[in-house]
Amino acid sequence: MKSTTSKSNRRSKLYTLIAALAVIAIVVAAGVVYGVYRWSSTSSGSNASTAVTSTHTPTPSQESAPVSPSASKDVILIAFQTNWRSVAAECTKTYGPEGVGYVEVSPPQESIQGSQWWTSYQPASYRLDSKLGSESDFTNMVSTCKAAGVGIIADAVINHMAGAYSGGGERQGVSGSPYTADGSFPAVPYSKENFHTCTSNIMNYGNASDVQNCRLDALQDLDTSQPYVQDKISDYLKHLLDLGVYGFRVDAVKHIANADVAAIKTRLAQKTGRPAQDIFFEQEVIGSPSEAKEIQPSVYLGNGKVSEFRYSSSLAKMFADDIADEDTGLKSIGGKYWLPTSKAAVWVTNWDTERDRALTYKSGPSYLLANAFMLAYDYGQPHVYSGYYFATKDDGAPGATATSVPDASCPTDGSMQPGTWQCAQRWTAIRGMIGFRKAVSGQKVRDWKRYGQNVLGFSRGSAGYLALNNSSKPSQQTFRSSLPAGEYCNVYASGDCSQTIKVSRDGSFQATLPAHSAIALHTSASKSTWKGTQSSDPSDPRLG
Ligand code: LM2
Ligand code: CA
Repeated sequence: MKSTTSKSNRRSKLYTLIAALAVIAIVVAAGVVYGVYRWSSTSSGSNASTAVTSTHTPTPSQESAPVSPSASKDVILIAFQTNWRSVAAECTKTYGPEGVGYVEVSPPQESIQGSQWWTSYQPASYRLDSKLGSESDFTNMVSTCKAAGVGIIADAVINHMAGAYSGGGERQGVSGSPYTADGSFPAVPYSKENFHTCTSNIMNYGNASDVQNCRLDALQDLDTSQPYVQDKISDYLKHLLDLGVYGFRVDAVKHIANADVAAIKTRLAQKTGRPAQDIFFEQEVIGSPSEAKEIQPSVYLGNGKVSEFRYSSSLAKMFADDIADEDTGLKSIGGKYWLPTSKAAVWVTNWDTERDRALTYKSGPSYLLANAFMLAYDYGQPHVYSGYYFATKDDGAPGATATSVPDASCPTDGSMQPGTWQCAQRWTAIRGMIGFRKAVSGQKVRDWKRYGQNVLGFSRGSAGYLALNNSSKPSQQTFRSSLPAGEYCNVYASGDCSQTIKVSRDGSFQATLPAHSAIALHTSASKSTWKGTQSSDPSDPRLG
């Protein structure tokens, strides 16, 4: 009995040993195969890949991380004037794999005709037939993006319809719906009575009724206090929710009374059987303390998120001065008078500010550094802007006609020529920083330190560290992070972990930060686990 037991014990130990050796053999073989694959795809080089097929292999953590949508996947990508087919393709190729949470698309309703981008902001009807595609293109985009883990946020233009014009007569929208300059929009239908009686342009921003009941840039101003108008607008938004959109960016909210926005949202909630607070509403309210109190951003917080325009203008000032200044630098972002972080929608630029004063691709490397800061910091919901290079303010998307925008294609030679798509979603630093944001989700900012003029660094808990050099000189420093010891990839600088930083046991590391550059390290991107194989992307701009 005893000897049998010990014999079978010995036998089972032998089997265990054999099984263990087999497992080791399989793991080693897989490792060799993977190593060869990695080598061959790395050595094929970034030049060999085309813009259309380029995607970075996700890091292991991106593949296995539990899906918690709001906190770790909150990045919104603004796909300005990008048609529905191209957004769908990009969801599968880029947005989904790199971890973009939502894509904010340009207005999907039928607009007036014209090749300029801003025709999108002049509705001719609520038919989903626009320069950017048909209703079936739109529906396909929503479902393709959803399958890639990306939600669609539609830009809802509800304050007004088409601009008034002189000369009278009927005109047609991009899909043929007729309209006039005196309130006739039979496809909705709206008639003259559904518009505010004030037909002059807004003059006095100290007077809320002027701002909300008169015309913004000659745009025919809907009387959004009418139950009928609220009903038509909420029907339009319901249609979009029924097709599966995640929520809305609501245009020109400053020009709509808070009570009207609230009433429209309540109707939408009732019609769709959803609690109002579950419907994402990002309201565009450009704040200015000197203006009427009824039109201040904070007034609208009860309806959802609100744009914090201080963000974009402050970044522009700070990056032109000293980002590391203790009082006027990046440390002051999100201060006392700012919207609460959970309600603030922020961006370095959007399509309006890029034609005005903000940091843009025209600002050089500061633009990339500002985006890196936005994605690494814990204030507001970040929006990465992706548009096209332009020469004049009115330029429509590359190849736009009066009634359509062709498919987007990303440049492959680093050029920033007017008439070329911009594709910020593919830029190496942006991809790296989206991964950074995901890895540090929920971690507090700490270790903030000014290392010199325009040089600073901060941690997100013990999960990540960002060092920024916005000066024109290299900066050699011993940076103090809270990262565990290890060799980390600088995800700002390359997509294949070809630039690494060794962090010592006390969290410090020595590095020379090149002029106008950054070091971004996080615990999901270490030398031993990184799988990305492309050093840079063909769409990376030459920002100087
Ligand atoms: C917004 N937010 O509140 C958008 O972000 C912004 O891009 C829109 O202006 C604005 N509200 C109205 O929806 C853009 C553009 C304007 C353009 C309007 C309407 O910045 O220049 O105005 O869209 O298309 C254009 C002409 C203007 C003309 C107006 C009406 O530029 O000169 O006014 O159309 O015909 C006579
Ligand atoms: Ca209005």
